Amino acid sequence: MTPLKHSLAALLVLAAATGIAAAQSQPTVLVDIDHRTTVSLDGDWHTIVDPYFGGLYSFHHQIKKDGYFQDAEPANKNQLIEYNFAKSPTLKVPGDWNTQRDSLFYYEGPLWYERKFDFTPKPSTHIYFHIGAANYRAKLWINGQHICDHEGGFTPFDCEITDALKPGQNSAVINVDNTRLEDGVPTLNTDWWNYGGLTRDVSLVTLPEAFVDDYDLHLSRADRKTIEGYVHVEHANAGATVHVSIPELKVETDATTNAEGRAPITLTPQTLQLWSPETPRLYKVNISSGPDMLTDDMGFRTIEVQGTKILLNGNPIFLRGICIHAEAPYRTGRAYSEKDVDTLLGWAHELGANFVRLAHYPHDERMTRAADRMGILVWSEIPDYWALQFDNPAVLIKAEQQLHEEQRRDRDKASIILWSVANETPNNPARTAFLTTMADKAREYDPTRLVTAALLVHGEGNTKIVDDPLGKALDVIGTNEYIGWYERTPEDAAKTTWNIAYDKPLIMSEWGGGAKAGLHGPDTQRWTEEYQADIYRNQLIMLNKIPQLRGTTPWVLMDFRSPVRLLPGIQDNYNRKGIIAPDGEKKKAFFVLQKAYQDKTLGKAE
Ligand code: GCB
Repeated sequence: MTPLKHSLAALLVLAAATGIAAAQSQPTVLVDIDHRTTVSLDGDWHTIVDPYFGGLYSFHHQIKKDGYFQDAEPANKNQLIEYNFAKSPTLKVPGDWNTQRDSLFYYEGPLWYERKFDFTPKPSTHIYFHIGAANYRAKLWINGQHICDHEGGFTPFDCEITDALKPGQNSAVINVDNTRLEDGVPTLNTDWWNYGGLTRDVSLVTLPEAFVDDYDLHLSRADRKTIEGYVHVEHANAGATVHVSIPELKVETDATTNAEGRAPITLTPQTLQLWSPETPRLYKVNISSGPDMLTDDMGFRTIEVQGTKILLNGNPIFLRGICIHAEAPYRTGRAYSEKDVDTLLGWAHELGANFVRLAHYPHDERMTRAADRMGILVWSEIPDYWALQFDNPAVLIKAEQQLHEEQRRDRDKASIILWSVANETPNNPARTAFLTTMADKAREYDPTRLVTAALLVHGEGNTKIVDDPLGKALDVIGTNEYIGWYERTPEDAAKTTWNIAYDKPLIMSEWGGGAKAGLHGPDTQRWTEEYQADIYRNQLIMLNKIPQLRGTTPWVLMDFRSPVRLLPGIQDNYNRKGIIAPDGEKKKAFFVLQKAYQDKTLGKAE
């Protein structure tokens, strides 16, 4: 059993929380799915909006035997079946439902997806159903058989459906429920839109009897000439052969799996161009075991901390960044396409950034793939956002699961240098214990990267204090502050000094202010582009006076939809702290930051 799969205890806790019996297949995450040949199930799915969940529960709240998941049609004119997928309207997958149908704009609740697909499995194969992300809870049935349940809106999952398939036409029914939960991750309150649905790609994956489901290949910190790690083969007997080769580097190796299906890998190429923002060199890496074979595009680099420095490939680096939400430019809604990614990262590139903070949850895998290609370093985050139920063990299980799914999907991306375990959480012992466990877990599964979190700061007058005890558990301290917006004036930022309790690198992971694109006025007038630009100018002065500052990611690249931003005529359900409007119009602050980044007048690497 690979470590990702939930322990039985964890499953029972989740089952108790949802009131639904554990399903037959445990979700896993198959690594590098985007390089495998898959059968896409993207496109139009029939949908039924079911706010009372009558398709699953009877009038006494028992799970029905003949729920909508049976995907049935009346056998004769007398039979009572009170739903009909074929006659129900469709929604596109991938895509959130809120921006596809006006009546679903504010909808939070269960919604059924259905489609038929022709598929005849080949003998001796495993077939997995891949869901790139379903926000927030999902249940899958194939031909009426309950396959798996998943909780967590931003990470992929793969469920084996081999035994449920039949030759020819098959039915897939997925219930996706975006009801916000007090014991969810995130919890009830977020400053972003709760986009529901199958928001990322859905596909079928065919794998041989034993197959590569996971690997970790990275450059050794101790010796930057050695690529090391392991390949895991699911269903392999001890002694199965794994072959790894990188033809462009003229290296290859054979290794043997142990009783757990793991084969240790070491490669020592003669010449290796290290991955960096200046040279985002990716190599084709072939991994095979028996008939299973895949090719990944991988870069090799190291990331470390030395005192207050961040070292990329042993050299100090300053992270000129920007925060990004997965909000689609131009059309709004949850971002998922190659075009969305090209636009968002293209803007970051134009800004002169070498770093992005993907807030506040894992983004589509296209984003981290593109960052790999473009040479943009990434802070990747799970939605341990604001006030989770930190004293609830079931919530810790959910958070760990999301972290694990994120890491498993993205450990092959050179661009990711930081795993963030939280954003702006309340300082109390239960929170600190919870997030220290998360930081330990992040390192346990991936000891090659750095762990961070965005902390709250406090202080009087012109002094800011960073002493959150969670800092002890982090490699890099992230801090959010809004001087000039939620407190005091923009000019006060330039006068503020910082008292930091940790001798570690610091990233100012949020700061900024709101502006309505096209609204102009004096520097002192809220919501104008001038006011926002003034915040940027003064913050840059302050940041340059923090000796251990090793990077910054102002809030935020583009305005994004939020249900808590209601000021008519200005916000209209958008958080306006973007330096770009959703229609692509750049605000004045964009150019202030661009100048600092292009001229490299901000920050020192050591
Ligand atoms: C924050 C949060 C971010 C919000 C932002 C704001 O501190 O981390 O999610 O959107 O402030 O605009 O207030």
